[in-house]
Amino acid sequence: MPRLTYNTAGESHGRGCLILVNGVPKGLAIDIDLINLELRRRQGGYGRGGRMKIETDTIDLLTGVRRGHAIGAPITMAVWNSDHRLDDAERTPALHRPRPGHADLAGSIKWLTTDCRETLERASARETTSRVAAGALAKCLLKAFGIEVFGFVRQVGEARGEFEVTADNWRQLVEQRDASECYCPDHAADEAMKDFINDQKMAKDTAGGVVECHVFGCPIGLGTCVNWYEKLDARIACAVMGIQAFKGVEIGMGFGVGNLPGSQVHDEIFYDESQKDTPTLGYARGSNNAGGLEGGMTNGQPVVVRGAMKPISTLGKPLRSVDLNTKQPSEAGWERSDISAISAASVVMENVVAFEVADALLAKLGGDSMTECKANYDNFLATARRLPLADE
Ligand code: EPS
Repeated sequence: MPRLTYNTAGESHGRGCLILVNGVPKGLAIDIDLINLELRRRQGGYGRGGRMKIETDTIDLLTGVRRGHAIGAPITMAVWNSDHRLDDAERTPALHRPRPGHADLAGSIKWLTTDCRETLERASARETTSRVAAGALAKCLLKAFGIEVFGFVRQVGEARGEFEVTADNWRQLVEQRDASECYCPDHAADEAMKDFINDQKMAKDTAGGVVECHVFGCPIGLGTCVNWYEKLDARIACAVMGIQAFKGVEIGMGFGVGNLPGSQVHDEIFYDESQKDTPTLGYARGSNNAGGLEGGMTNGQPVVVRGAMKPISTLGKPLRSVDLNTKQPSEAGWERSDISAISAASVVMENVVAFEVADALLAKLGGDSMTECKANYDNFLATARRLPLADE
């Protein structure tokens, strides 16, 4: 079962985004700058709407931390909203015309109301602020064990970045991503993505895309094959599918595995003595089609995850819908929104994946404190290196 858990609360135009994280080991150094950097990155990207000019998302650390270190108690954090007008009837009017693709219709029927605002305030992707804060906190833990996560935008419309990510080039790609507007390290693709988003803006339409993330430095054996709900690939897929507007998740080769014979899918195993002191213990692979996960466990290769985000469902030229009060045909409602939030989505995916990997790491290590976790980590790797064990 998960050791590290989080809950989020807050409405898009309520007082703020709240986060409660349980299970952080005592002694973990909490890097507030890192958390704020991730929040800032989530606010950026090409095609964002007016709200991001109003907010300056920064963390207010409320509990569970003393002198910069976790004390082993629940950690609560808040990001206060500048635009908090939820109770102002004029500035947050009722919405009766559900947007196709949004939670509006299903939520209104579920909660027995014709005011879609009752649903949309919580369904809003503003909630991803909380998920990024939780994931960035988890990144502090991963960093202490040499595990790092890199996310970027792979595709928007027809524009696709054609580059490989390897253990040798990814740090360079981070720099290129951070210098780009769509968070895509491939400059030509970044320009083409912007063109596509501009075209949608002109047409009063919106854009989705595909985001990708790679986790480097995982030891072999995080996750488990014992129970389906504890498999790390299953937990990652759940976390990614839980991001607003995501419609698809792939691990490694993903849906591509259906087109090829086994000999072209499975990653051959080699042993490289010179690598035995790394978390891979020297087990090298000829390829990484499995995306670093076999049997729900990390196999020492980078974990590779892709997610598909549908275009934003608030359209400047609204689709056909129905007025929930009159049941008459009507155009869908319009609210201030983004043309594209794909860059933000890459940051969100990177952080929710980080959280799941951190949870699996703690499940493997046990331990109430960082001192204990680190000793357990070293002991696990040292013992695995000694295999086969004479005393078993
Ligand atoms: C968002 C804040 C929201 C939306 C967007 C994401 O701000 P507002 O509704 O005040 O303009 O821009 O939310 C949605 C995409 C949605 O469907 O509600 C944010 O902080 O990311």
